Amino acid sequence: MSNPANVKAALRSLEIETPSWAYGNSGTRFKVFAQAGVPRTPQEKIADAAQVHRFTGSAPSVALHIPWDRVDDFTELAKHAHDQGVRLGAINSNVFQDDDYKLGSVTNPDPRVRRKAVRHLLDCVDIMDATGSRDLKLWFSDGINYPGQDDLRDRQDRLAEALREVYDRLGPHQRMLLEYKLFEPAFYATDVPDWGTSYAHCVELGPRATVCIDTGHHAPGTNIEFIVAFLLRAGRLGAFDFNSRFYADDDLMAGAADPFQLFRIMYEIVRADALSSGIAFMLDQCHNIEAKVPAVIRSVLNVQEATAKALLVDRDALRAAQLEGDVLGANAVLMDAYNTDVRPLLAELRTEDGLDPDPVGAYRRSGYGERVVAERVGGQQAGWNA
Ligand code: LRH
Ligand code: MN
Repeated sequence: MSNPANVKAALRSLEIETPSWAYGNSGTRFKVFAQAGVPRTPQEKIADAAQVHRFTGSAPSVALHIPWDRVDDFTELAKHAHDQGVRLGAINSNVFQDDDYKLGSVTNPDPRVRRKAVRHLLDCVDIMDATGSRDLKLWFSDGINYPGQDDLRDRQDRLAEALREVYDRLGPHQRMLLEYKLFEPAFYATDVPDWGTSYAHCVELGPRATVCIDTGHHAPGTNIEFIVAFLLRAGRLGAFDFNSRFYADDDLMAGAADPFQLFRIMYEIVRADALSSGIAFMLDQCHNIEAKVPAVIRSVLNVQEATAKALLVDRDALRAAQLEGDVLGANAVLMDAYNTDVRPLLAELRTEDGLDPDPVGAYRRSGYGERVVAERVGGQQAGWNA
């Protein structure tokens, strides 16, 4: 087993980016349950994200979504974030909520609509210049619902053309994260449905185009850690959108539904010594019925615990068993680490770093939740309309 000191050192390098939209109201097509104290502005979302970092020490950045987080002065917003003890992270584009995009955004048969979509993506790069963000995260809801509705090949050509224009606009220190999703809202063919399609477009574009793996965007039973291992080997794994699911894109707390899968994913990261190699470890979740800030804190802890277990894998013993063809032995080495209770080690690390060993409890005891309920009265709550 790896020694605790090395594990702690590696864990201290783990940075998890939280999504601004996780702090706003969310739900399903059936109902959005509004919660008291929910932020009303990007500034208040950032204040909530800062609480997650305050109690975990591992969530120093917050991803924005445009236009959900549009402000007049993004440089000022970056300063606000800094004053709160965090920084602005990935800029997420949104070409999935405009009537013009019914038949697609960058893949739409209508060139006027494609121009409009590309214009938005280029605007997002302008915002990155103002916020100092490195990553432009692109997710396209583009797809079709019926065979024949549009030409699959033409849509790929349109997508490639748009991605090329945006890629060429990126600054030298900026990256593109191309996120894929199997289905929804399209229910027959999605234009970026899987890692292979994203990877192929990234290779066509250039070295600063990388794949974003949203753990909720695969067919049931997909071996996500295989995709991780493959993209790491190819040098094209740019980011994760961590969440968990029992069925589809449920966007539940990372590690809640399948902590073993999260461990297997983080083991491939550790095995590739990629914990602090520039991969963005982001959360992409919605807290439809649970209190939002403590849910995000819990999710950060779940990623920390999966990572700590992965760091405890006895790599030499595993390698030896693998090379000997010792099937049971090799599996046992991995399971030993997974079955190790790492909570005492993490509590020790937090205490050493001046943090409360129980971040969720510490947040609850802080009274922040009650305070914002009292302060945030009136105004339009952020997120999906209740
Ligand atoms: C799409 C997605 C994408 C975001 C959105 C909030 O399902 O995962 O990452 O733009 O959720
Ligand atoms: Mn996502």
